[in-house]
Amino acid sequence: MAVRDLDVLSFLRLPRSGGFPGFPRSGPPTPRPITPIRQHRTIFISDVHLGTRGCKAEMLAEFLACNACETLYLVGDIVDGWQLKRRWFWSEAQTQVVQEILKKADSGTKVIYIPGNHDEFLRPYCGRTLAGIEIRHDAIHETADGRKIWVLHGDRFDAVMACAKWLAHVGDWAYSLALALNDRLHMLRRRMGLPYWSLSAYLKHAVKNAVEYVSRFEEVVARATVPLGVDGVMCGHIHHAEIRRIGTILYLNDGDWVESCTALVEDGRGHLEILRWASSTPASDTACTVAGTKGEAALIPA
Ligand SMILES: [Mn+2]
Repeated sequence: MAVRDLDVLSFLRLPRSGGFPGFPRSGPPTPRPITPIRQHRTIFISDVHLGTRGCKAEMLAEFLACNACETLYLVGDIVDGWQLKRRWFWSEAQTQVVQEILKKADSGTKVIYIPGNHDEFLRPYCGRTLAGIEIRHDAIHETADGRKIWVLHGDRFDAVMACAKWLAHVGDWAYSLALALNDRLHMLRRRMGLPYWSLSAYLKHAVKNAVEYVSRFEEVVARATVPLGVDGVMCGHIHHAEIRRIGTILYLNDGDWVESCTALVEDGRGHLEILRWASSTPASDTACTVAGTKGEAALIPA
């Protein structure tokens, strides 16, 4: 579907929520329109953490159903092997996420899976294609306007990960606890009809150290990208969506689906933007609400 068609549909949906200004809505409510599918050239998502309670699987399944692309990059930590080893958690919505990804692969979308630290069990399969999904250590993505972007999860730059893996596991445990609390709040807010709001994202954003950690990570990644002679770098791992220039490098991060529910998308002209998938209504309501804003979450190694 052309972008222009989508704009028209979005415009037509406006009066349904409250009528044109000065013309209050009357009569029975009109049925919800068929959700428009937004077409992108490329979609990047990471840090989904399937297998954890924190994973916002319903929202991600909805996002995948509402957004089509030629190439889908799964930039690591899609499945949380660390968590699954401790306690098995799998929901219907998580199965739906897997099905939506496979549906894309089956219908001609090129799907590239770059394992992260939580799904490192997939790293021995790099170079293989499983169920139509290419598994790779990293990739060079060329944008529609010819820029070369190095795509990787990013955990290889994490000093905590490199020096003491056990420390990261402790952090992971504390992080799971914060997310559990976040989910309780999410359920409560949903019952009250309030939109999704992330407590853990808010708390971490308020912590100065976490913010410093994020900027240090971004600079380390950008510096490591320079010798490759590419234009930019695209990663996940720190659950903080971002598009910014660091020196000569375009630093990109697609955020996560446990807190901020963000994806990074490229259109047919090579324009890159962060999409925040905010379900303003309960998840059973399949209206697509998209706003391009910056991710807000900051973080401990994820
Ligand atoms: Mn990670």
